[in-house]
Amino acid sequence: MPRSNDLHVLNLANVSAGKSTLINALLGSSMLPVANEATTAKVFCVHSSDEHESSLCRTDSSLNSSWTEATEYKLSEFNNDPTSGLVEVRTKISSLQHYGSSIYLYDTPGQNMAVSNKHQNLTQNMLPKRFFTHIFCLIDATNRATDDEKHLLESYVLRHLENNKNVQVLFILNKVDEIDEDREGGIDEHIAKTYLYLKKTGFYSPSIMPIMARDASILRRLKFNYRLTKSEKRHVEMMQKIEPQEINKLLKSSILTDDLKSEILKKSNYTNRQSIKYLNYISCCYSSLLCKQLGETMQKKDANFIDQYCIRIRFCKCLDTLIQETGICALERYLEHYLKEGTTLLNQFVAAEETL
Ligand SMILES: Nc1nc2c(ncn2[C@@H]2O[C@H](COP(=O)(O)OP(=O)(O)OP(=O)(O)O)[C@@H](O)[C@H]2O)c(=O)[nH]1
Ligand SMILES: [Mg+2]
Repeated sequence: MPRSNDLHVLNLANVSAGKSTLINALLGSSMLPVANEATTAKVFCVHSSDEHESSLCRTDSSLNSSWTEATEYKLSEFNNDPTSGLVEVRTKISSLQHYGSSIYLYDTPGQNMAVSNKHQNLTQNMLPKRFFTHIFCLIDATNRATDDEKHLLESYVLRHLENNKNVQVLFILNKVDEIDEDREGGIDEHIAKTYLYLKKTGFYSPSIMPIMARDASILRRLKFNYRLTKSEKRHVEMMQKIEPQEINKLLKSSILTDDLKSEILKKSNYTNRQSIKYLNYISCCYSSLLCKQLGETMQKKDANFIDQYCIRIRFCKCLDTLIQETGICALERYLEHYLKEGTTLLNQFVAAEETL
C-alpha cells in the first residue's frame, strides 16, 4: 500500500522534449539514456528513498530480472532489450529532502504520432494501471504547440484528468536556454504565451515552471566530479556566466597564498572561459582529499591544504548559483513541499483503502 506522502510522478512529453535529461539532472548523473532522437523505448521507474544506499536496477525481461548496479551502460542495454517493457531503478536523489517518504519518477517514451505504436502503447497501457500523484508535462520551448503536442495534451493529460481530478499537473517549459530574447522576447513572454495556449487547450489554471534541464544536468555532474564529455565541457566553457569581475572578487576575498592568487589571476586575464576551466581544474584535483584529510590537516593547520579547501568551497558556491539559474532547484523545492506535506489525493486514497 502506498504511504501517504509518497509521490508518484509521471513524466510525459513528445520525443526529445528533455524528459530523461530532467530526471538525470535531479539524479546528478547521466544514468538514463539521452539523445537528440527518439531514445527512451521503455518505461523507467526511478524510485528514490533515503533508505537506498546504492543505485541498483532491474528489468521485467524474462532473461535477466535480478537487481544489478545501475550504470549508464546497463540502463542503455535494458533500453535496447526487445523483451522488456519496464525498467526499475532504486537510488537516492541527494539534492532532495525526502522527509522519510519515497518518490517514484516515471520516464516514458516520447508520444509523437509518427513514432512507433509500441512507444505510445507502453504509456497508454500504463496510465490506467498505475497510480500517479503528479504529471509533469514537458513543453519544448523551441517546438511548442505542435499537432503532436496538442494530441498528447488532449488524448492523455486531459483525458486522465477527467477521471483523476486531483492529480497535480505541472507544465515544465524546458530548453528556455534556447530562447533568443532579442528575437522572440524574454522567458516571461514565453510563459505568458504558453499559459494562454494551455488555457485554450482546456486547462483551467495551468502551473508553468521554466527549466534548463541540460544545463542543470551538466552542472550537477560537474559538481559531483563526474567526467563530462568533450562537448559538455565545451558547453560549460561557453556558458560564460561567471563574469571576470566575479573571479577577481572571489580571489580577493579568498585566503589563498599570494603565489597561488597571482597564478590564477594570470590565467584569468586570458579569457573568462579559461579561468572557469582553471578554477575547475584546481578544485577537482583536490576534492578527493577533502573528506579524508580535512580533520587531520585542520589540526596541523596546514595552510596549503586550507587554501585548496577554500577554493573548492568557493567553486561549489559559483556552481550552486549557476545550478539555481537553471530552475532545477525550484522544481526540487516543489517536490519537497509535497514530500513533506503529502497530497490530499494520496491521503484520500490511503483512507479509502483502509476502510475497505
Ligand atoms: N538546449 C537544450 N537542450 C536540451 C535541454 N534538455 C534536453 N536537451 C536536449 O534535448 C535532446 C533530447 O533530450 P532527452 O532527454 O533524450 O529527451 P526525451 O524527452 O527523453 O526524448 P525521448 O526519450 O526520445 O522521448 C538531447 O540532445 C538533450 O541534450 C535543455 O534544457 N536545453
Ligand atoms: Mg527519454
